[in-house]
Amino acid sequence: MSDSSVISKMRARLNRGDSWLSYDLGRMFTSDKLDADAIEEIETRLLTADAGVEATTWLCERLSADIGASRIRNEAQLRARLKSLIVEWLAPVSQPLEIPEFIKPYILFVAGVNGVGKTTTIGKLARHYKNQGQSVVLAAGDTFRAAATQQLKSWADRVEVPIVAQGEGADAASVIYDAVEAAKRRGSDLVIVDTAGRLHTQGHLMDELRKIKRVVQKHDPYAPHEVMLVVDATTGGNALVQAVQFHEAIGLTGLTLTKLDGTAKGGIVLAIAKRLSVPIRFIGIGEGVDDLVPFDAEAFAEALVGDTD
Ligand SMILES: Nc1nc2c(ncn2[C@@H]2O[C@H](COP(=O)(O)OP(=O)(O)O)[C@@H](O)[C@H]2O)c(=O)[nH]1
Ligand SMILES: [Mg+2]
Repeated sequence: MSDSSVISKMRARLNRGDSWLSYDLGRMFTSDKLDADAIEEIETRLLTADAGVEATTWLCERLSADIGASRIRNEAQLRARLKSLIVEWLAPVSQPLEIPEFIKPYILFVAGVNGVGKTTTIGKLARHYKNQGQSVVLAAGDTFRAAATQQLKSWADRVEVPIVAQGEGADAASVIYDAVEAAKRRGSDLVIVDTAGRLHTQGHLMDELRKIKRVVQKHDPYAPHEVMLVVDATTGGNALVQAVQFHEAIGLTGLTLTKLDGTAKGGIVLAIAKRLSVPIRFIGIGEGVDDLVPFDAEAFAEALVGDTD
């Protein structure tokens, strides 16, 4: 897909055809000048979408200054300015996850609480990297939940990649160790590891994640090469809290925000970018296998704020 078709798909999904931020922006202009309430309206939209006080203040201060200095006199200028500010804000976390050739196999952990979309994201990631010519192996490391392995297996079938799994209740560390061994044997490029989203307590979960990190380090002292947290954007501020907790406990190197399709809480992307300073690798914009988009500040801002030309 070309860039422009990705952007229009994103725009169509972020909110039904218009985003929470740019909805009816034209209405803010009365007789060719910006309505005095416009900044307040934008501020409300940002806060309601869980963009957080920091991002909201930063954006609105700059918009106010531009309006005061008559640099924003029409809707097109407002959209263009909003877009460039959002790009500036998100640029530091806009770093795509590329799998370097010299790390083989590259080991990618996918963590996150139950229901956020981990397993679905793994299926989409497998498809994404396979399309780029990488050979992928999946590791069914969520051994705590009965249906988890089965669900990952159906994704493996669907995207036609091998999976390493053991029976229910198996030791996750041993499944993952085996998966890396199998990947080495096959000469695979990438191992994507599913992990439990809940154990008896939060403490147990973090201990288990630390344990499986140590286990893959027996294969490669620099592994896991990516620890990606998946959060559900529809939970807004909760997604931010989870991200902070996981980051403190296990050290994240990347984030994926799912369910940005049709959520009014999409501002969380702005809040999370600043609070964590961890690269946002992908966003999920639907349940289908191709509904995962590599995160790019420019494309995201364009999709969010709409047409600026
Ligand atoms: N709308 C939408 N649904 C998603 C997205 N990602 C995952 N889901 C859905 O979220 C639910 C939970 O997903 P699952 O992968 O089982 O979550 P896990 O418990 O974290 O492994 C499923 O119904 C998925 O189809 C997304 O980007 N958009
Ligand atoms: Mg799962």
